[in-house]
Amino acid sequence: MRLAAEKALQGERLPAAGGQALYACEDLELLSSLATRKRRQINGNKVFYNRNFHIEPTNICINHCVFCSYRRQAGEAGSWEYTIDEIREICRSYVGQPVTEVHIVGGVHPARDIYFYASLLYAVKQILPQATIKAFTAVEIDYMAQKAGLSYEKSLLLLKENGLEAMPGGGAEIFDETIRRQICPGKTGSQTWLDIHETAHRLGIRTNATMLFGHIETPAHRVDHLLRLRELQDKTGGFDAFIPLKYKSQHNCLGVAGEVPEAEVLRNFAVCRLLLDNIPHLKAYWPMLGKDVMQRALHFGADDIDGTIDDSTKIYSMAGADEQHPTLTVEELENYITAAGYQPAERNTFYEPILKL
Ligand code: V47
Ligand code: SF4
Repeated sequence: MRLAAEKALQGERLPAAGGQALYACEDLELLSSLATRKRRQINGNKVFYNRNFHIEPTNICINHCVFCSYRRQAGEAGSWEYTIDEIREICRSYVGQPVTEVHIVGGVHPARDIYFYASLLYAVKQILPQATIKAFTAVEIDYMAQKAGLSYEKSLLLLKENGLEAMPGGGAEIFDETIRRQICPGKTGSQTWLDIHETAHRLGIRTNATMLFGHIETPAHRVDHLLRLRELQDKTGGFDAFIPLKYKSQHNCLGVAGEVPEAEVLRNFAVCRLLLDNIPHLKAYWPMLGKDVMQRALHFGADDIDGTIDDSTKIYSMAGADEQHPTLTVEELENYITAAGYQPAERNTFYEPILKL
């Protein structure tokens, strides 16, 4: 651990062994100070947030990820599949509001194709032209491309022409193939996830990345995941933010009893900040963490708390998150940031400042 801490203090890149040593470190205060030092070098005293809402077009999905509490079969109780008209209605309810981002992610619906999703993007952009559309995980893009018989490049270009401007980081889960086979058999493979993000970066579509942790993976699997992302980021520079997603255990069949304790969540934030030295932003996603842990994560390297959300996502509430109706006002977001001793900075999807009038 001493060697890893010294390397971190000297600003040297940490190898896999250093990452493992940090995960084994019991001294949370030390991890907090190392990660805070790093976050200050990258982001100063700022903590970012945005004004956003989510559209989840459907929870009908061909995949069977065992950690997922959200997916349903077509026709099953609790399933939904919005038509484009219904999505237009949702967007109309935000006209005149200062929303800067629409986040669109859902299940992999067997009957919906890339042309449906291109029309969906077009419809959203027509109604909310000032908002950036951040849409579709690599898993959804993979299915759209395969169904249409198009390359990833052609698929992403078609979606871009219709309004896609950025991609969220979902679907990464854990890259280690042995664990991946157990938690999400049949889902888009790790290398394909990375290839789709690499293609997006080449086409000028900036993306995020995630890691689902706190289930059956070990620290070694987390380190492997982070280093595969760091390697791609060295190549493309196209990732804006990384979001560690803590596994929520209710209403799914993974069968892991309970969830990792807060200390492990905070330790993981610090290690992610220190290992991912080339991804500028580390997001504490409050609908999944809860607001208090989100705020404490700001002392373990996080510099972004996502946005207003406006009760528009169900992925975490269906998995047992405390936030059953996630909504925060701008004032509340800013209060969490200032109370933690940081300076709030409203951003757009690309972390450019939104200036206050
Ligand atoms: O890929 C599903 C995760 C992800 C559970 O890019 C679960 O800004 C925990 O990626 N416990 C989708 N996690 C959400 C996502 C995301 C969220 C917020 C911001 C951004 C961004 C991206 O949700 C899935 C999966 O890893 N997930 N079920 C669960 N039970
Ligand atoms: Fe489908 Fe996503 Fe749930 Fe997996 S995590 S079953 S891909 S909705």
